[in-house]
Amino acid sequence: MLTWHILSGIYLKNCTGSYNPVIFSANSNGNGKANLALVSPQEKEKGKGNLNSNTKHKHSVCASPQNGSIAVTGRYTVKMSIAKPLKKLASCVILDLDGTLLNTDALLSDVLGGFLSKYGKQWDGREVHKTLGKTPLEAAAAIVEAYDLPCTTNEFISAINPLYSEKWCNIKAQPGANRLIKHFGGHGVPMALASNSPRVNIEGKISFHQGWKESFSVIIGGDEVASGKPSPDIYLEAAKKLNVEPFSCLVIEDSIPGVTAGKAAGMEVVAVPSIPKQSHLYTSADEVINSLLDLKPEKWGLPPFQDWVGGTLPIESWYIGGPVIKGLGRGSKVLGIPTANLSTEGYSTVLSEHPSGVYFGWAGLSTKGVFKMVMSIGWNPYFNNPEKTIEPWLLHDFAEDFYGEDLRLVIVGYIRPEANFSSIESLIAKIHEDGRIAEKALDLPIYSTYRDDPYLKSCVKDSSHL
Ligand code: RBF
Ligand code: MG
Repeated sequence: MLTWHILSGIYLKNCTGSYNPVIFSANSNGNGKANLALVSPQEKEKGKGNLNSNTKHKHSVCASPQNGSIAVTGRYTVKMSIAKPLKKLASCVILDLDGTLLNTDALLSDVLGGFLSKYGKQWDGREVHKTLGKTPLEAAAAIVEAYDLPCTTNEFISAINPLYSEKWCNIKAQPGANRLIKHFGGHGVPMALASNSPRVNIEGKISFHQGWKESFSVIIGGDEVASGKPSPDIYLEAAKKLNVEPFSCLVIEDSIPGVTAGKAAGMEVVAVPSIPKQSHLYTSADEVINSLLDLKPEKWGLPPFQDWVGGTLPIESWYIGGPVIKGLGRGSKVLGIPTANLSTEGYSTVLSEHPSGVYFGWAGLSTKGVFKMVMSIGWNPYFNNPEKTIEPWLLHDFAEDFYGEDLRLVIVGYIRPEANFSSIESLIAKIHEDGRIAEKALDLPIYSTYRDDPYLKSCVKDSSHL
């Protein structure tokens, strides 16, 4: 049965007249997809039909999945057809492991970098996409081919496997992974782990993470089914073992083959791409998020996280510092956002461990004191930077510039993922809103105690040993 909702609103075009690429997904009160049709006033007058019934990539629309409302800017009429009127509620979560819960990319570079150098070859981090979501055999074959290695795929696997397992103990959990596992575990939401890796490898890797093994009622490895992802087998087997229908499973995946597998299994799939700037490729996912910190379980009928306070998410604090460098000279001072950019030299590991996004905390300047700070980490989608940058904005009016001065940051909370904007004004407005959120939150006891962190203090009192 089709239910039609006619909504009016304003539709937003950006200043060049082209549309902003925003993936639209509305699960509103429908069981899955809602199709959105935008009808321009002119076309309506002419009695013509819809501009486009599938708005993906073409039109920018904000939808509130909770109540089915749609906020659209511009003077257009929006028709929404909901294919199935009942909201789909996920009752359990199936998680991928490598790249989703564990930051295995760094390990891959580490192991392959060392191994390839023995053959006089150099690992190119960009090749990582050739391995993502693949079965171990496929990934190995891809590397042997890409680097023209003088060994068979099986020889390569035998040589590389021990190097790998030796390092399992060093694999870090992705930011938000422990929080997610504790949250669903605490609410009694059944969880399964579904990975292309052989089961022994899965168990080996998770054994270094406290509380993980007990949290999964089901674990399925690539060696336990006929074919690995992108075949749906692993996910279907996980649902079977969980004793639930595939449609009540929410899959969380970082790779495209993994998303394909989840969709082929008839599940709802949230993609968390582990390689940057790739989200536009995940078209079959029901939602693409930037990191696990951005997961909103309530969108899928699951218990919401309750740890957000005043628009902020407390995170395990982390530290970074260095001399203030000149940014990209976009006149941020003129815009009222004088960022004190940090050199990323020597911080590539730290940077790769933290998802891009807007964070906040405290900043120590050796000659000036400790200040509230809000910052962006990432590629600034509005400017599409080639490099991941750290751009802290110290929430204080300084009389003069302080390039070259040592800046120390303790980062204590998260606000939102980086976003693109239709105009510089809306970007600036959002950054100012981030500033207000951070300013207020930093007075809360959970965040304010970090003002006295020795890392900041030692920098302020005595800069000689920096
Ligand atoms: N750039 C973006 O393209 N998208 C963002 O969502 C974004 N958020 C930011 C949030 C804060 C708190 C700060 C300080 C910067 C942000 N930036 C963002 C980077 C901004 O575009 C850059 O610092 C400009 O140089 C500011 O004029
Ligand atoms: Mg993966």
